Amino acid sequence: MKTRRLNPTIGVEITDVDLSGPLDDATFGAIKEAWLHNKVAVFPGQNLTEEALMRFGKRFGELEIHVRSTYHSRHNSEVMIVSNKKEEGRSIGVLGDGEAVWHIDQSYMPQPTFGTILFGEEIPAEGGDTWFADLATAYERLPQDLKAKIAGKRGVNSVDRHNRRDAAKRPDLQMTTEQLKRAPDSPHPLVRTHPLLGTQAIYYSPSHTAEVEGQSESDSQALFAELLPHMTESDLVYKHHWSVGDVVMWDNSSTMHRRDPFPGQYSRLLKRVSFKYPPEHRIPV
Ligand SMILES: O=C(O)CCC(=O)C(=O)O
Ligand SMILES: [Fe+2]
Repeated sequence: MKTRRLNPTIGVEITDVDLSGPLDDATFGAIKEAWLHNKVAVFPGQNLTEEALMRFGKRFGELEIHVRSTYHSRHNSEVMIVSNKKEEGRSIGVLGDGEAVWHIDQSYMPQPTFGTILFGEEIPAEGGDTWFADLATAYERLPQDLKAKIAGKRGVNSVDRHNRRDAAKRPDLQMTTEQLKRAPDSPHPLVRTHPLLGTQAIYYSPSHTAEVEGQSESDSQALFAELLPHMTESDLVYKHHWSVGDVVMWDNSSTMHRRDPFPGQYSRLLKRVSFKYPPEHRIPV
């Protein structure tokens, strides 16, 4: 296995490894280290069945079953389909062809996701790039007064408010009462300590963190508007331009991501699994 850094602090490309086969402990350990320390890992030229994708994901932690069950793979509920494709007039995947704005995966769950893995099966000829921002270095660089403003504060993450905001243009985002019960408004610290690395990172997800606990909507939005430019400085961002066969995985403890829109005449299809933190760190602080 070979590694190549993609950016000074975020992103590593890992080649000369076949993720579909059994990985011995030493190889798996090296992959996990490289991923953790670089926050995003890219494995070009893979060919994964859903079973192989799940097997690889399970090495990192218990697989999550996404609360949006509409977009589970027909074959495995642990696999989510990210796609703009339709079958019999019905979208088979989540996120369509529009922009997906900056977010941290499932920050709106009481127990948010640790890592997410995507496998690219069909990729459009243009658009659809995925951007990742390093929120640990962003935190380190924050001016002292801004660090003080978020210290000890919690952000309230709400998928319900997110769905309502976009309800007009995305009726498919609506969730059932049962699903919303699994995803109640969830406060999480705005500065989160990485459970395995001990590093600190900003934990504000622009699409789902609705407000700062105990602060008015307008004060919360003012604080978020101040934070955001520090989270997206160009040298903290790695942009992934997809090829078929790419596996890309990221650590939601210290990154956020967004996706560019792409022209609707192209098909894009990615398979996705995500995994939980180790049981002793289920709700990292
Ligand atoms: O479509 C993409 O590239 C990103 C999708 C995404 O945000 C996710 O799978 O969590
Ligand atoms: Fe995401």
